[in-house]
Amino acid sequence: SPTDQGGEVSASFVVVANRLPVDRVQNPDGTVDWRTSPGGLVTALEPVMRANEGAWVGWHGAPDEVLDPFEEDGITIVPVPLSTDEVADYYEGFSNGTLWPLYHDVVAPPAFHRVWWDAYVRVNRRFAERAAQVSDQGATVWVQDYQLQLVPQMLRMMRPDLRIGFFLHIPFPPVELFQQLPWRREITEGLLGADLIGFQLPGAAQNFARLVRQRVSAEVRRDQITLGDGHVARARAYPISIDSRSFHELSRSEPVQQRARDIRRDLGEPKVMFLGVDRLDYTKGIKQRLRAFGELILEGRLDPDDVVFVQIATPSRERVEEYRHLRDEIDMLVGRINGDAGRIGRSPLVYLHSSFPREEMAAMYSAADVMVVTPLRDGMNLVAKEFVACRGADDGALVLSEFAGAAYELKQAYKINPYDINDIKATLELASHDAPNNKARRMRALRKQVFDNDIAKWADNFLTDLDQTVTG
Ligand code: GDG
Repeated sequence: SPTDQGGEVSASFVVVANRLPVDRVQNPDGTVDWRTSPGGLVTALEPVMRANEGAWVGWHGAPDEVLDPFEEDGITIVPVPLSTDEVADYYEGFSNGTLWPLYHDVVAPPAFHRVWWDAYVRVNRRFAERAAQVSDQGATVWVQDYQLQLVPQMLRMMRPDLRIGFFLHIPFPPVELFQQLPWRREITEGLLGADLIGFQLPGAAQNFARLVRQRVSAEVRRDQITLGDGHVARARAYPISIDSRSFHELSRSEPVQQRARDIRRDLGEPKVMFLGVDRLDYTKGIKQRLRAFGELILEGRLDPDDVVFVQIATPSRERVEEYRHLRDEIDMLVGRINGDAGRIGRSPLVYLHSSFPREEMAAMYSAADVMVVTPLRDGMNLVAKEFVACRGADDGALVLSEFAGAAYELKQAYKINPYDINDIKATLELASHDAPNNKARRMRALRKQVFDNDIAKWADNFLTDLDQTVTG
């Protein structure tokens, strides 16, 4: 077992991510249990974890608390502590106040603060040290996402024997934006410590290669970057996906189907149900989408007796100022649209600011006719794929922003430019009353894409390529 009697961990496959894949649950008798959270990444990596004595290094979600490693569901969990100040500076600050907006086309202004950066370096070093301690000789370590971009290089310095992969879940910006970052050199070099750097899209991998060509003395040949010390890093695209089968089966189960019927009944049996599902984030284009829908109703192009728009916005990063402000703006917009266009017993917009169990999400996806996904920029967008996986037949329509990574693969969606409100309006109209055979043709292709490319294949593609890199 990867945990011996002394509690020391030694694993041949190690995932390093900001968050652990477990949530703490408090029992009525006061005792505490951990439950694996049902994210796609955990599902994809569980088989690899089990086969390889895997360990997962990450923060458990509560500040100022040091926990020993433990075993949960066959995965060795290695908690990394964060102080309250570090949560504010490394996580809310540098990760979500600097990198997140910078990497998403600066749709909100990124803030640059040296104390945030100092915390980012300190916390990245802690994660790297912990990963170094728990990795076997020659182990494979897979580092996840923008919060930990310095870890690959730090880890390589500590443990040159390791095989190091990195995957970025969000976009990688064009050089013109990235170079605003005062710490652009450190981040670039941090990533280059990996043997394989994975991005969502070929365009992101190309942005990175172009950055390296301009700013680092390295030899770049296609996806292969050779550094002065002979280390080779590869930059390639691995578009992430979902556990398509399990989502499909869940959505087809009788309780979920019944719930989907109940949802439509509770909504007053609309002819067309539009659905939006997002973390409440300014990158998701929620305001643009709601404004478009509101105008269609006011102009009489959609009849509030026939249609309803359900918008789920999951609470997110609520201590970051920009997110509080966005919530207020959306509250106001929803109030205005329903105030202008609602009637007794009918509000065209149903807005839910909360999160739901997976079953309820599957029921919503099943119940909806038109899924509306309009991010201003998105690394991939799994919601679009989940909607497609939950279809029982070639029906329903996906309206999808061309600036979501998902648009690269889901070519037959009804594409929109989220900055163009008239385009969103025309496309919502089209998607709601397009001929069934047009919808079927599109949905058939989308379903094939999503079922042929699931998250297991994504993980396998990445890990197979990582396995073939020559370390050193
Ligand atoms: C980042 C990148 C990339 C949402 N509300 C509830 C809930 N969700 C689930 C969805 C979906 C996930 O959260 C959201 O994933 P997205 O891909 O849509 O967006 P981000 O959170 O921004 O994710 C993104 C992704 O990483 C993976 O690489 O695709 O581009 O930004 O799975 O279903 N799930 C439950 N209740 C909710 O209320 N159970």
